[in-house]
Amino acid sequence: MTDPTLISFEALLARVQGILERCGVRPESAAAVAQVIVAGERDACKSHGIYRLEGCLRVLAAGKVDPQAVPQIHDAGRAVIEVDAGGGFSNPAFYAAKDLLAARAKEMGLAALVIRDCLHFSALWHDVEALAADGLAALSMCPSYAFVAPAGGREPLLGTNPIAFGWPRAGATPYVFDFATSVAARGEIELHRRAGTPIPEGWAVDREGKPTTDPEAALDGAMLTFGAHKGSAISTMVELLSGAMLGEFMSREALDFMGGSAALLPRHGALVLALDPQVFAARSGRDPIAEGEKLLTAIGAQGARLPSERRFAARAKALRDGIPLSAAELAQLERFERL
Ligand code: NDP
Ligand code: PYC
Repeated sequence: MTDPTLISFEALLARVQGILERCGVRPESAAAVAQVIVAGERDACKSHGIYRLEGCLRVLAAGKVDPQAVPQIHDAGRAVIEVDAGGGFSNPAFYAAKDLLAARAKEMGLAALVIRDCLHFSALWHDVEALAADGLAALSMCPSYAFVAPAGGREPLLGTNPIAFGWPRAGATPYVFDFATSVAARGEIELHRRAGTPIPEGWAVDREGKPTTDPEAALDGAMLTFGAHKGSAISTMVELLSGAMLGEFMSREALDFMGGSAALLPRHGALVLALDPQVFAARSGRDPIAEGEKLLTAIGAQGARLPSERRFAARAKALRDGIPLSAAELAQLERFERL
């Protein structure tokens, strides 16, 4: 990026929230959505940073998300808590139910949050990081759009189906991984298309099923799962657990619901699991966090980096120096402010 402009987290947050509010999003939802978009940019997760604002405004303009939806929590006091996003964004629904989920996991050892009927565009690390801050291990997953061919096939059927895991650490940032079960998120391919750069080999095939490094051909063809049959199976699990099991859309249905248009962000459900390591380990007499630390330290001792280390380093730098935005990104932000 040539000569980026540095902008503080708070300033960018206020601007993104303001844009969403002016587009009719109720303030609490605008705050939650702005938070994940700006946090993505701050952490140098460009595929789910401010570039996603454009997608949010597109679904708002298309009337495919309810900007005034107020998440409704359905809690029968059991391990499974439901929150109905009511066709609104997923992030306000998650934050509305997060504390209840954490409390229930501490009470019962494990608890699940079912998010229904939400417009989902964001990275999942937000969910598991928030729960790890409460001392909980967590898993988060959701379907997306049918862009990805199953291993051995060539037709798009599975979503990019992200899965994130968080593990709390004493006195350190949590262990968090968060990735699409496709080789890369679709957002990464879209960023290559915009930049006019080829995608790496092995990410996708074209319409004829031939390997391609052309982002246009990849978006028009099928993306591939990571780890061949292994990623394909994990992706299928995500469809089953966060689609079929919840009675919410799977990725093919989500795409059909939007009239087959991948230009609009997907509407479906999501599943977040929270587990209290202290409850699971109680009878062992061992401290699960200290035991986990031995493994994480041993990984680092080999010179290997932990997932999220890059992200946390980017966060620290951005909070110190500001978030770098290109001239094009700033111009787009200003354009949205004039809408
Ligand atoms: P990446 O392939 O970039 O992988 C991301 C994860 O792997 C991060 O936790 C990252 O940590 C870690 N990682 C990367 N390189 C290394 C390394 N060398 N050693 C150790 N760990 C490493 O991400 P994807 O493109 O697959 O996904 C990006 C985002 O897209 C995710 O946040 C995901 O949730 C989101 N997404 C959302 C969808 C939705 O429907 N809402 C659909 C698909 C994806 P670090 O960040 O520190 O580099
Ligand atoms: O990057 O694959 C992706 C994606 C799909 C929905 C939100 N992000």
